Amino acid sequence: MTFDIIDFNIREGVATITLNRPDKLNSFNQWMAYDVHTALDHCMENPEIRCVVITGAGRAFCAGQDLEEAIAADAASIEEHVEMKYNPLVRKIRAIKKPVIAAVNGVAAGAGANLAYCCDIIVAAESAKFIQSFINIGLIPDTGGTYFLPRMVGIHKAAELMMLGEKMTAQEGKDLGIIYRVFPDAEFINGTTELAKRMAQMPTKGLGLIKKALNMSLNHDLDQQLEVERDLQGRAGRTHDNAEGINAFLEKRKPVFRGE
Ligand code: T3D
Repeated sequence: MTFDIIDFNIREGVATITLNRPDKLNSFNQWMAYDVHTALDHCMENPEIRCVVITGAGRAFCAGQDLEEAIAADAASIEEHVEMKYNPLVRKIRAIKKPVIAAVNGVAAGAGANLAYCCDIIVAAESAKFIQSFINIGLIPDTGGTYFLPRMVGIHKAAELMMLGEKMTAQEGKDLGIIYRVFPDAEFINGTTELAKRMAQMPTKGLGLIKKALNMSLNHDLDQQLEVERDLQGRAGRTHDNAEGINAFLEKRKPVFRGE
């Protein structure tokens, strides 16, 4: 597959989507959004892909909405813009039955920060910064930010980040439990690649079911979630990889998961 505004490649079960407008800090224009939507659809459908990585080219991860495009657009169409461009990104990332890693190589601002937050695992380069920059231009957080952030860090920390629009360092994000690993900048690519390859060798169906259970837990009470666990465990228990995992344990060997 070839794209205009993003780079997309598949290696060893890992699909990497690289946002590629580095001179504009990979801010989202409509063409880049179209490319990312198409790439995510492909990741959803292609069984060879067992892990997805989203990252940015150059010194930024993503600076959110392209403000030159925004100023040129009709203000009355903002709702449509959000519905067509950003909401499907969040829905697709949460619906893909495979792990999605946000590999935050540099600054992540506005919708760029919230794009990272809706992924399953977030890793960051030491120099990366996260900014809920919406309020700095009089907007409110979108791209799922008002849903995920308060659930991740609590309502007061979310309010602080969203209302003050200040930079958060990668290390602060790790201390808050948002970020899994902060790599020294020079080790970022290798560290991310190693993690993604590792996840692409894991029981993919099981990972997808964990994701489904987590999606549902955000709005469920305990009894509802116990029922979800029962049903999804039944599905996990009928996968090839569950049988392989148990056999490998009993035979004292390393399991070879096929993602089936
Ligand atoms: O309308 C709707 O659709 C509603 C939806 C909104 C969703 C949103 O995401 S709203 C939030 C939009 N994003 C921002 O407000 C962030 C704007 N950018 C910044 O605050 C700063 O650029 C950063 C803090 C991210 C980085 O600062 P710094 O000093 O490292 O870089 P810089 O010099 O500001 O930017 C470098 C270049 O990228 C510069 O271009 P130039 O002068 O070299 O030609 C700058 O204009 C450009 N750039 C950065 N961000 C954007 C951008 N160009 C267009 N849109 C951007 N968002």
